[in-house]
Amino acid sequence: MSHNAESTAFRSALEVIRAVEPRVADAIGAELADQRESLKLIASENYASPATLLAMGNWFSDKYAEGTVGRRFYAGCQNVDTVEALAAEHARELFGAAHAYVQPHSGIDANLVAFWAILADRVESPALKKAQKRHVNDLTEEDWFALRRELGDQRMLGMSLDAGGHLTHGFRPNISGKMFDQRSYGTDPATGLIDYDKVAEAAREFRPLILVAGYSAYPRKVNFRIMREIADSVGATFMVDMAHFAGLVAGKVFTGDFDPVPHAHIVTTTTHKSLRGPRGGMVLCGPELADQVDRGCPMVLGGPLPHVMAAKAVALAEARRPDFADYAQRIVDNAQALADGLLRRGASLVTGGTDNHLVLIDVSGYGLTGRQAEQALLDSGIVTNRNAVPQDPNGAWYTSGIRIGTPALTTRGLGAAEMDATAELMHTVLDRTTAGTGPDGAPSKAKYVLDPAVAESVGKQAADLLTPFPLYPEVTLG
Ligand code: DSN
Repeated sequence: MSHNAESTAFRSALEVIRAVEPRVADAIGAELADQRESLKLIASENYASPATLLAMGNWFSDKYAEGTVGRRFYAGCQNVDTVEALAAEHARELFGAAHAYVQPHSGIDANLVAFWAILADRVESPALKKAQKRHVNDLTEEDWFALRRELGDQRMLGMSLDAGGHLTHGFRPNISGKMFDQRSYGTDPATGLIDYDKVAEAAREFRPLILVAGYSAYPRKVNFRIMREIADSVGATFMVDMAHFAGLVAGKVFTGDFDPVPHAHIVTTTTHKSLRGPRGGMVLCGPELADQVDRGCPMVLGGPLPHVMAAKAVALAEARRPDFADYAQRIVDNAQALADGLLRRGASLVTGGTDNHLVLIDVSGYGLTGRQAEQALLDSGIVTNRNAVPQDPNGAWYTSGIRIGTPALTTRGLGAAEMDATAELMHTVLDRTTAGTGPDGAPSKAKYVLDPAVAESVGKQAADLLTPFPLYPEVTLG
């Protein structure tokens, strides 16, 4: 039996892996089966193309390449130079950026590169200059103390976590919360929207070195022109973390005031969310920050992952094709169809809807915590994640929200009719789930009660919804 190129490639790869450790081959096959079967609504996930996935499994993984294109600390990097330069060129062209740094291994890493570049650009610090010249392993304890003394408590103003901001924008569980003296701007309690006058007021009072925009759970567009004006008014460097919506920028759904690239001094992103590339990060900036950004490795990054940079080049080439713009528009259309379907059935949505790729449901209206709702939906074959809502009484662990997004289902080809059906399934589960009690009979924020017959029936309907939209139809493993 003959197979197409993709099936042959993945089948052969699994055969080779199986000969060494069959359990890994089985787990890889099981992951594909699980992804094919689940209604994936996690706003930060997607399905990379076979070409992108295949670009990661090769000899580039064996190569050390600290430094940047043409300036490496290791010999023999000519082929790594080729793929890193290609990925950077595609990124510059796609986003209209003067400079692109494609080495960060994740969004957190991309943000760290940006923070250190801004500090080096803005703060006079001999200790930082020394740190930049040496490998981190060669710095003494005194060097680190000096760094801390000289950098002091530089200030960062970012969006608050419960309003939809990200951990890496100065919050305690992340190193950014320890590096910076942080303050947050939230959203208007009545509308759930960013109040730009309030952001300007906070900036005037706090006078941050860095003003950060970007989010992981805010379902609306951000006006980056206004944010830049606010940054300029207090002399702050304006940084945008577009990890969640990079695909909408690439696909020209977010343009003008809503495209961060022309307005920000520096833009960071992941490459695997709406942008649909490999797991990784990236930094875009103008010429004034480029030299500092290129010092990301070894300043804060481990050795680059050339196999992932190769995959970034492939995915960014895909995102430059005209059909990517169509994909990006369908992501937003689907999110709006999903939001409308939920609203029609009585769900309460933060900000009352969406104009990007994500929807945030306040499940307290169903008498549930986010944790209970997340598990009940999972039991019914619907994969989401719990998320805090603004001023969340249940905190960041149990939460009162469910965050959903459409990049992945849009890649599979689902459209508005399927989004409405998804809204119906979600509403059924949330409506039929009740909060449970702990062993002592006290109300529990984790336990819940859902008739297994309802979960089974919804799971079956969710699977039926996916049947006409096979995931990776070009790949047959069995
Ligand atoms: N973990 C990502 C998300 O789900 O939004 C952000 O880091």
